[in-house]
Amino acid sequence: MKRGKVLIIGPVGSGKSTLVKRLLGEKNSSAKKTQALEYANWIIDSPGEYSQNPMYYRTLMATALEAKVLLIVQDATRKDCILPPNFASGFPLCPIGVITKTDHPDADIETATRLLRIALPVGDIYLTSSVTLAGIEELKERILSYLQ
Ligand SMILES: Nc1nc2c(ncn2[C@@H]2O[C@H](COP(=O)(O)OP(=O)(O)OP(=O)(O)O)[C@@H](O)[C@H]2O)c(=O)[nH]1
Ligand SMILES: [Mg+2]
Repeated sequence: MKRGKVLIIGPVGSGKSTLVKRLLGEKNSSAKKTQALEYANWIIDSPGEYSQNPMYYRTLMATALEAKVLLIVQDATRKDCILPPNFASGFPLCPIGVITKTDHPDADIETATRLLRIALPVGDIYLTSSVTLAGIEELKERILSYLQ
């Protein structure tokens, strides 16, 4: 089986699909609500509901078989972690953490990092903004280094 994709998970509205657009080089457009798994080039985007409802965990696990890297997204403005402790270790993938919306006035990087560490105890965490594009190129380079 070909194992060359990155699977992106995280809650509804956390900025996954907008991040996908930035990683693929679309600098301005924002995303529509994701209704199903969406395959775009080397990225598999998931609806936030798949991370928020354990009913969908099996689907995420099955989809992981097509991927090599797991991107776990934490919104910098959120005060909770919706994934269970150490969720990342249930996937046979290279895990990377991403904190999105670091440009937002309500962003709290310290809290977001602490929350993300619940689901992702080890592995690098990248700070990104799809508005200022901060951190996007660095994140892309890291993902592509795992995929090749
Ligand atoms: N300020 C700010 N807003 C962002 C950023 N990234 C995304 N947003 C906004 O957050 C909202 C949700 O973004 P999406 O990319 O659709 O979120 P998602 O995680 O794909 O959501 P689902 O498809 O429902 O799971 C949109 O209004 C985006 O414009 C960012 O880096 N900074
Ligand atoms: Mg989406």
